[in-house]
Amino acid sequence: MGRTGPGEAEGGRPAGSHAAATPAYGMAFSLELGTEVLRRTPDVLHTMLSGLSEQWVMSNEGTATWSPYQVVGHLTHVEECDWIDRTSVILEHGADHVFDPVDREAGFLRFDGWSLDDLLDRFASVRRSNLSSLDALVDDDDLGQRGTHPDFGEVTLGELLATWVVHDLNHMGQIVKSMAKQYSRAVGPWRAFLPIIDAT
Ligand code: NI
Repeated sequence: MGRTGPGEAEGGRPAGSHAAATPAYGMAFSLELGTEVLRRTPDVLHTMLSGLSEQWVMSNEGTATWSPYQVVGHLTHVEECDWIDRTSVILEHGADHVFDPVDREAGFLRFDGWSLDDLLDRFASVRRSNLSSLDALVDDDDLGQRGTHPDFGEVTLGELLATWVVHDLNHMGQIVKSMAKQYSRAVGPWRAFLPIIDAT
C-alpha cells in the first residue's frame, strides 16, 4: 500500500494515459518454462496453507464456492486423473479418441476425511510422478499433436499442457481470493483499494 493514487486500484491497471500501451504479455507454451511453474506449485501451496487455522482454510466465499481445502482436493483429484492421462491419449490415439470428461467435484468424495497436510502431500507426490512421466513422454516437437476434448473438439497437446499450468495459477488465485474475502469487512474503508475482495 502507499503509492496508490486516486483512480488506481492496487495491483490493477492504472487509470491514466498509459493504460492503452501495448501489452507486454503472451508467449508460446514451452516445456521448459511451463514446467518451471508446475514444479513449484506444491511448495507454494504448502507454504501458503499448511499450519493455517481452520478459519482461513475451511472458509469459502459464500454459496456454491470452494474453500482453500476444497480447492486442494480438486487439484489433487485432477492431478490423479487428468493431465497425464489425456497426454497419453493424445500420444497414443491422436484425435480419434475423445477424452473422458473430468468431474470437477469428484475429489471432495475421494478425499473425504483427509487432513489438509495429507492432501498437500498427496498432491506433491502425484505432481512429482506426473512431471517425470511428462519428461519421459513429451518433447517440444510433440506439442502440435492433436486430441479431441468432449466439449471443445480438437485441441493440441501444447494447449492441454499450457492449461495445466494456468489451472494451477487459476486455483492459487482462487485460494488467495477466498482468503482475502474473509477480511471483507475487517479492512473497513480500504476495501475500495482492494479489488480482490469484490472480484468474482
Ligand atoms: Ni479446476
